[in-house]
Amino acid sequence: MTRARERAALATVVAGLSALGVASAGAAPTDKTAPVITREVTGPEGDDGWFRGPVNVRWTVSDPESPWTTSGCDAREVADETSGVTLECRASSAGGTSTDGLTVKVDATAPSITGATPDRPPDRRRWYHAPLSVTFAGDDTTSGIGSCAVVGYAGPDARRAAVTGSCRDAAGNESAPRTFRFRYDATPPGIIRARPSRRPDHRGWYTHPVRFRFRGCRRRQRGGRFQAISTASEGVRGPFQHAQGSTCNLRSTTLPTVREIRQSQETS
Ligand SMILES: [Ca+2]
Ligand SMILES: [Ca+2]
Repeated sequence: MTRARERAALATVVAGLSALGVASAGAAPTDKTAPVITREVTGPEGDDGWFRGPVNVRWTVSDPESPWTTSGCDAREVADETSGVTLECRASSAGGTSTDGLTVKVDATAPSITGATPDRPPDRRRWYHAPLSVTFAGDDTTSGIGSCAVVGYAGPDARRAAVTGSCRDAAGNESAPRTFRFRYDATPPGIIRARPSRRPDHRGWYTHPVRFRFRGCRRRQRGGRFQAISTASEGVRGPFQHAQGSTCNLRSTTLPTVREIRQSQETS
């Protein structure tokens, strides 16, 4: 074989090996790693993985060793409310395939508040006489109610007392506040004053029936009058020990001694 023929034969063998994909000495190394995917998510973050407004997702793919192709890796916007939409980016190169996925949840609407319920009805005639707590309730269609306020009240006394509460959905949106109003008086009446309708008949003694008017409520309460329901009888040295309030707070039907009221042992 001539030298020219030997060189031609060698060139044919190299070309055949190259066509079979066998690298010759000095060629680029084989890609052994799949593409790297990085993700950027922007949007108003809420609670528990929720977003409270439109979300934008962008992916970046890189592979320095070989070219790649992608699927689903275009920038995406999730603007509508959703309890969960799954997005996935897939990238393949000579080194393999990578995937990156996420589920986007969007709730941009605040919950509505539907009620406020005290832990018990008023203690007496629309008045509360001891601390109470009010539980607020709400409704939410997308992420659901996460929590509603439970608000306690222990004073001050007020004819127009109020507590205010709200609800949050699971995404963290907060409802408008709602106010629950009530009357509150946890302070028993002070000294009950008894005013006789007339002066004693003889040296501080009454010799025939006398009427008394009781007052004990504080000024800001209307109808602060007391009515005796048990009175001293003849021959007994007072006092009036029992009275019943009209609108005042009376946690006990036994009131402090008003004053001793003497009645004559003589019959009128
Ligand atoms: Ca690679
Ligand atoms: Ca909501």
